[in-house]
Amino acid sequence: MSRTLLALGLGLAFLLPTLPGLRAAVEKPNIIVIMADDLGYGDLGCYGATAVKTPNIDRLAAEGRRFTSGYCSASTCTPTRFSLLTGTYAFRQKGTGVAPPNGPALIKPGTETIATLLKKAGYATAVIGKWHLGLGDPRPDWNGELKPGPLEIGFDHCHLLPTTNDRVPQVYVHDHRVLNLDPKDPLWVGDKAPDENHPTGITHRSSLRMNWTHGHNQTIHNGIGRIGFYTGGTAARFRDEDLGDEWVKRSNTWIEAHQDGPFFLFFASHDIHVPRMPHERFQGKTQLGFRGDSIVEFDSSVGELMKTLDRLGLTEKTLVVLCSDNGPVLDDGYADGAVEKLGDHQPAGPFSGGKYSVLEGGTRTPFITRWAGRIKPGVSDEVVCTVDLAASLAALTGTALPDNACLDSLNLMPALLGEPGAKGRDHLLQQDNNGTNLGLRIGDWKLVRQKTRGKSQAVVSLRKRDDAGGLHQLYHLPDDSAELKDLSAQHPERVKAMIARMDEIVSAGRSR
Ligand code: NG6
Ligand code: CA
Repeated sequence: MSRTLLALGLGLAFLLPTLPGLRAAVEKPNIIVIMADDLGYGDLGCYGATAVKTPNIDRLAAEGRRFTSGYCSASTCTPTRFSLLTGTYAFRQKGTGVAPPNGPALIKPGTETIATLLKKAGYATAVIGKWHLGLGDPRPDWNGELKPGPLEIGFDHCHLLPTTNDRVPQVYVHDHRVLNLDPKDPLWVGDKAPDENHPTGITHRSSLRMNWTHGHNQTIHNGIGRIGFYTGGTAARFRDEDLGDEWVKRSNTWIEAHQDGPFFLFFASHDIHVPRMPHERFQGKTQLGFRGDSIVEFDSSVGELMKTLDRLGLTEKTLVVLCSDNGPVLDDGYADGAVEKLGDHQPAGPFSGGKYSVLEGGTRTPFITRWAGRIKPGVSDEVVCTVDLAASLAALTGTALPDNACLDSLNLMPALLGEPGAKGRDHLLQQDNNGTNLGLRIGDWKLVRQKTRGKSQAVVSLRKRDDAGGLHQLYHLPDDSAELKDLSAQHPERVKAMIARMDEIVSAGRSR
């Protein structure tokens, strides 16, 4: 190659990254993904709620983008979190439904995750709050090292509720260990009572502070029956009322220590999952019972995090994403007044179904992005999903996405940032806990594949419509957001095409 050509080539190479359209500029803001638990589309002021006030999240929405078609990928916790972190739909890996107390780590070390991708981009990474993706292999060693876990898939630090607040044990996992565990009082966790005298929600039902309605009648902790059995670890146990403050306190400390950035914090609140037991200062704040009060607690936690960003001068240097892990539920196993005190409040907004369902209420949930000074405030109707954060954040930070990773994650960064004309997804697959039932949205149309019928009270209490209808149903969302008018008989060709697309997405093993 002649010298002139070489010089020209080098010059071009330097120019390329700056030419618009050829390569997006790399940006490395701090990133906080705030995921609520069981928070529905209609549960926030900025999404139309009036019975509960959420000023902090409303402010976030007013300063950022509020999505009206923002989704989580599944209608229960574990699969949504699996696909959020891996960028791959959870139904592609067996055993990713709601994880039991002694479940193994579901994301195997070596898997590319949001955390591994951002680490490559130079980020400090932490997850604080609910995990629910299993720990250890083949099961957690509660008295030893709890690994593999988050630290083996890209996180530098974790401070966790290991599964759910209704599943045993009620302890914090701090990096690889149960926090404050006294070796003289080992922690035992099992799925059968350790002895016949072990008090349970059945034998001691009248002593409970919150009665159970289904399940949740095994070991009792803090006056509340749980799923699963445990003994020991007395000094390590938390009070449900303190969880919200714990996540904020730990997050603030970690953010302060990493304020020079860039950092990635996955703030995974337990709010508003059952047993809903908000801190005493929030109890009675709404007329909706503890379900509403837990929303107020969650809003307050978000407010505290935003205060920390303001105080440290990080508000303009931080991209905040707020989302939920599945749609709402009223009675999810405890008699906490959520059903009786609901009034006119509509947890799923205009949608039918909720948690466990592939109707819109199950996965269409609050979705807000804010990056002060960078995101133009407004409302967006583009379709975006939690599964897309991996590819989107990789693109933003200039991290290469290996071809064999994050198989369903699309780079929607321009849409998430509200760039003019930026498009969201042209299609989205929605799944229930195990992927038995599926939903496929393409543009304005929604295909529902309903193989099993939801019978639980949880689903029924939020449902606008009953569970009738055939295996495949077709809805036109703009004029039927509640999915009440099945149009499959009128549009057989469309149904056929959408079934084919759904089958192809499932069988191809990837959709990216
Ligand atoms: C169900 C529980 C429910 C909740 C859910 C998981 C019963 C009867 N129901 O099995 O209370 O814990 O699992 O919720 O035990 S999630 O948000 O973590 O997916
Ligand atoms: Ca959940």
